[in-house]
Amino acid sequence: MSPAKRRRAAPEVRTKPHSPAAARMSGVCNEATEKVLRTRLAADQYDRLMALPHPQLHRFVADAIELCTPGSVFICADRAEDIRYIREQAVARGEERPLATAGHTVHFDGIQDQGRDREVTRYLVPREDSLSKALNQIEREEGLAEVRGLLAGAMRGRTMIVRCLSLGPADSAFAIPCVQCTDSFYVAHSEDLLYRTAYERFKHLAPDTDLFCFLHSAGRLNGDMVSSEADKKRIYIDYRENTIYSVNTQYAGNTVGLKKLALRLAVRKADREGWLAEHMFLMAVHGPGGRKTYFAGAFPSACGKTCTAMLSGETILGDDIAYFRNVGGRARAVNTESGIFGIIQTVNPKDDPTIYRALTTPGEVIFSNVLVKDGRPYWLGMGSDLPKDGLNFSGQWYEGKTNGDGSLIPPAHKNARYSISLAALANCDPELNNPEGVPVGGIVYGGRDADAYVPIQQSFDWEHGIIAYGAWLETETTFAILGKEGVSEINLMSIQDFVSIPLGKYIRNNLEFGARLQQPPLVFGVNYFLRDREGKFVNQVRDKAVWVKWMELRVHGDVGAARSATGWVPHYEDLQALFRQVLASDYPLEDYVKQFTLRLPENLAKLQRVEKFYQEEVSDAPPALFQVLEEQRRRLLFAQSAAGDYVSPLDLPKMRIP
Ligand code: SPV
Ligand code: MN
Repeated sequence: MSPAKRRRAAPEVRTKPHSPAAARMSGVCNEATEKVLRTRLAADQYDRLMALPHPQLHRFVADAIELCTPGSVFICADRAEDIRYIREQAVARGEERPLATAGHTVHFDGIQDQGRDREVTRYLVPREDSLSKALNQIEREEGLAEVRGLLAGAMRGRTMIVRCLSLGPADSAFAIPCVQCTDSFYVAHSEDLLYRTAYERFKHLAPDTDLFCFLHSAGRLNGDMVSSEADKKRIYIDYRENTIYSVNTQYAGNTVGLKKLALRLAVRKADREGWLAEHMFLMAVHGPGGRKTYFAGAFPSACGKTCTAMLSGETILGDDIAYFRNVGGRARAVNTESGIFGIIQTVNPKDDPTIYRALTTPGEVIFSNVLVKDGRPYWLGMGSDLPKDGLNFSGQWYEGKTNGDGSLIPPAHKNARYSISLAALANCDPELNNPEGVPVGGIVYGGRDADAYVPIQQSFDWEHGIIAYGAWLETETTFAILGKEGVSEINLMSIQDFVSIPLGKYIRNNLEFGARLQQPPLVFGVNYFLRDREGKFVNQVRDKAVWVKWMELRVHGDVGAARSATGWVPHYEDLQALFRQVLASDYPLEDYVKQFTLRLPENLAKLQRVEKFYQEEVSDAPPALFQVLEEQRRRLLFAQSAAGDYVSPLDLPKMRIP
């Protein structure tokens, strides 16, 4: 069919607006934008886009077309055949390969594209603005020129897919509409598993509703359909225009706009509007008598967040990003996503039965960067032996294969992942799509702290919790981010990579949010990574199943606790009963003493590190942060002078720490 025939005459809606403001209100885009769309879209695709009366959407798509010059454009209208087309094209074009189990596919990212890339992820900062120096940034005009230069003509000969999606349940006060343009069918397919589709909802958007816009191109691909110009990888955040550019990468954390890219825009929107966008899971813990209590939890990547959210016996709403609002004096939250892009390493039938089952039965799953042999996926720590050869992120793999630098290539990448819809999990919580969200009873912060904090404790109040467990969260870098592993760092509220406002302001927003609530959630700190003197972990992986039950009981005042210098800690008898009830196991007193001993030198050293970080790196740190620090130091010194460097939890009740 000739292009002339494919393009129909313009429908009625394309009358010339009188002014930009009028255009914004009426949903009609300006003449230049309309002309680009009319001449570059096939008639049916043009109609699909024009059925959505939103000038910013039209402008963004027209700009993406002009910049990236795709051979064709597919506007996904979310019909069953559209979704099927995306799924089939991901395979037909070689971005995914089918596996033996029905519905399962595998995708590989390049060897230098196996995680989020902090180095090349930058905020575009207008000249008149400034961000904390801890944040990676570039002057806006310079950055725009660079990234748009890399995207120029990047989709030549390819199809650009346009998807309209919603962060949070559609038709909810929490929802943010988003549009993604990408030339990767893998990215478009992943979005189908991970987010709520919203084409129909876009038909009813007020024309001046804010949109988040994401433009992605995988860039030049090699014969394996893998982005091949790693040195030209860029992820640039233009917060002024609510637009993010991503190029020369396929790893979902760098490309799927609604994931970490949107979180950076949402933090700014939340700051303007008085709510919170957080890097948190959302789950229900099931208490006595059929009671359900909702918890949100922030952990740095690869520190136990997803496996906590998925605990057997509890129900999951989300494992990564939650939005919070004050509704009638109570904190309510939604998961912005409807699926999981989870780490597959160590998922095994014993510790993670629910997700293991979902990953080994027919249904839609995209595996990434696993080892594939005879159509079956294999990963590290799956609880059975791995084949000695197969296909992995390095191409054809065999035992002993080395990198250019002589290092051994593992059979599967540590950051290998799966994408699956939450609805595929047997323990998905029925409130997942409640437009009002769920009431949050407790929030949890967890880092990777080898020597200071106890495995579980409750803060003295909201302010103490936000500061001492959230803002002071210490961790170690992990494989989920490119670069060296095991480097100690502060990662405030586990969200530092995504905070797009001054860090002190972000902490203040959290403090104020809680202060405005009639009943703020209780705040807990967990540490799954505490070690003994010999460097051995003092807890087992499964212990978290007990910690969540203890938190649930605390929210309802059903158990007491002992006052320590860093928070309230559990009584032995309560944990002993819970270990028996939840894990059918004994809980020796010596384990309790080892785990909950207050370590004074280590905690005082922690305070020093935290103080230095905030004095040197965060010029707008709130005064409350230093006050809480001084109070905690005073309590620690009191305990040290009363009982020495290491205080048994059994001695806490009689110590009367102030
Ligand atoms: C994380 O690394 O925190 C993730 C995966 O949740 S990513 O999409 O890479 O952000
Ligand atoms: Mn995450």
